[in-house]
Amino acid sequence: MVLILASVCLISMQSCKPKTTKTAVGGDAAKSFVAPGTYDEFYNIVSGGFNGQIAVYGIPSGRLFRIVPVFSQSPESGYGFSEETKPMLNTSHGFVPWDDQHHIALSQTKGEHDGRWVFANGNNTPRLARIDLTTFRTSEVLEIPNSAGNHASPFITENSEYIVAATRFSVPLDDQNGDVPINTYKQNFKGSISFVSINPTSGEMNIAFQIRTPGVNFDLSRAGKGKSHGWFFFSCYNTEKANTLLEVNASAKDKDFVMAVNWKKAEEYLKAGKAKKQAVKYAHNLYDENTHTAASTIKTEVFVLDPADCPDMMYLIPCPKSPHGTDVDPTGEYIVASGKLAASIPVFSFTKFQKAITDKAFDGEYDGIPVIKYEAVLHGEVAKPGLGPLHTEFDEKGNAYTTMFVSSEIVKWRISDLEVLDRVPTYYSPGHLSIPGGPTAKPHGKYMIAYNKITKDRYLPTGPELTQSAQLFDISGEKIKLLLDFPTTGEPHYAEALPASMLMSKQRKIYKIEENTHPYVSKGEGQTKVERKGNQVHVWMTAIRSHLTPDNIEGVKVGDEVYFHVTNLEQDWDVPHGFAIKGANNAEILIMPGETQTLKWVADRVGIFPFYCTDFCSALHQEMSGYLRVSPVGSNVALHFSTGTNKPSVTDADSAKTIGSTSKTK
Ligand code: K7E
Ligand code: CUA
Repeated sequence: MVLILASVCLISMQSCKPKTTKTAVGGDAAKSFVAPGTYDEFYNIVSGGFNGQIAVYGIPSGRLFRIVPVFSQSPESGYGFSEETKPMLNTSHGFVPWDDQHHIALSQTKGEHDGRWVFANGNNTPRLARIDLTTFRTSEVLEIPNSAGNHASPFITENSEYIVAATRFSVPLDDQNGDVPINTYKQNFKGSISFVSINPTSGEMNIAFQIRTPGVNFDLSRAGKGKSHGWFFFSCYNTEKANTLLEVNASAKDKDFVMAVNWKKAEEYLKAGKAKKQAVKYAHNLYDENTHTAASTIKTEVFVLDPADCPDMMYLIPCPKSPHGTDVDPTGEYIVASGKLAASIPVFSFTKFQKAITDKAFDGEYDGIPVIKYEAVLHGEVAKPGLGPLHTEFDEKGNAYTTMFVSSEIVKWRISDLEVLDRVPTYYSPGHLSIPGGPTAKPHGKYMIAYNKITKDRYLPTGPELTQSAQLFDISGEKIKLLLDFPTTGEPHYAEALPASMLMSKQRKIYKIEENTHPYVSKGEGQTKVERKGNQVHVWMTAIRSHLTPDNIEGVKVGDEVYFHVTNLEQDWDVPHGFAIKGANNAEILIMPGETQTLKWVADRVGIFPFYCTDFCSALHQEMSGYLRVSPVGSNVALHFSTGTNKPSVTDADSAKTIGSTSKTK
């Protein structure tokens, strides 16, 4: 009987499967079911938090497609381990193989996603990265000077003119002697906001200018859009300028600020020569897709604007209490600031803000920057929204959705009259949320994804640490409906989603071998060779199904540094080859079709070392291997390499050399 039932289900898989899951969660799981062999509707690009990477999921299925290495080394791909990609992780502090990645920003044109690049922040050693959406690989990493924690970053303007990088921690500036007592915070610690321009064609990042700011902590940011284009809004906390026990001392004041920066004005001041050149040191790392190699350049100056020289460039809007997210609605009129400790959510009006500036409706100054009267700029407050508001996203119908960390829920409210319309529990403690197109001028709506900090009882337990997770909701109707729980990698913070159709057709499938200008490329097996330069041995190697050339290498001596420059000769989609050798102190390398990557390996002892392809590429993948012989220092074994020929020919002396008989010569 059971057998018969099971086979009925098998035959009509599509109707059986959703029904089963349906009953489990109350009737909506079918909406997240993407049948085997069919595609998801949206790509969800999700920050990885403390894994330093970004991850790509399908929506509505929640399926994980790819983890893109950005700020952290990835042994899976060799990113940060191969000689070509090591420079991507270079900084003024040297090689930094990890970071804490919180926010991403998709490039925009005319306020909408254009599907070209993802920008990502490194929170710890202040950095920005650009990921190319045709390859899902990191193309560029830029270090940020005068910063000590790049949290309010990389929010983007509506035509990708700039992304910003505002420091979480204020500190003494880079060109000053920072050896000061910590409790001189108030005199010596300064904040800084970097405006990083984006080259409209190449996407290349460049620090256009910085603004020196009072020594507050910057938390988050959003660019204005539409009518507020030209402005940036930053949430600031610790306006108390406390340097110890911030949980108490930075929560003393009733109101902190949203800092509004007129970047068009800043551009004018820059042009007028108001910026001062400052000596700094920061790394700019760029990956070249023709040489398949990254280069790191250390840059030494930055242009800094001081608000004291730049009237009307920035204003402060009082905001209750330790604001976290500051989000701008699709029209650009409303700025929502979420005070983590506040009982309501203030919503500011850009029109009123402009009028308050004209009317000089000020409430004094903070470090020389005019503070606008709270009431003069307030559209209204969302009353009793929940506890611990953090982040807000928007749909296409004039509604806002705010995560409530403490009360573990998402609250839907209407922007026009600030009325709370619905609330839905999340499991548990959501940080960020995302709605497809939510931060653009034209949200797609339909789905909402919450990224939760705590999962407690939602999943099978896995030791002391439980999985992080996301939850998918249907927001197409009046009521929010839970569709799906799915586990995530790292600790997701911000994320964005865009239609799959924007990216699917433009994916790069291969690198053309004829365009490969890597200095150690082998464009065919005939070009493979092994050469010695002092104690370095360079191996020009090729990989094609199902052999490596050369696959027999002799004449390497203990202490030699061997560089395997492996070119993947394939020109078909999705045929990477991997390369690994016993005892390597780094990782494998995974080489895409037409690409060359280099693994450095040091011969530390005498013996025979197998090497092999790590990616199951064909039926004869297990045969895709070879041997490297290491001889003692001073040995006269000549450098030889071969494939299939069994050369060098075995001499009489060699053939007599069995392991037992050679032991006395050792
Ligand atoms: Cu709220 Cu670092 Cu964007 Cu996380 S931050 S949650
Ligand atoms: Cu190539 Cu396995």
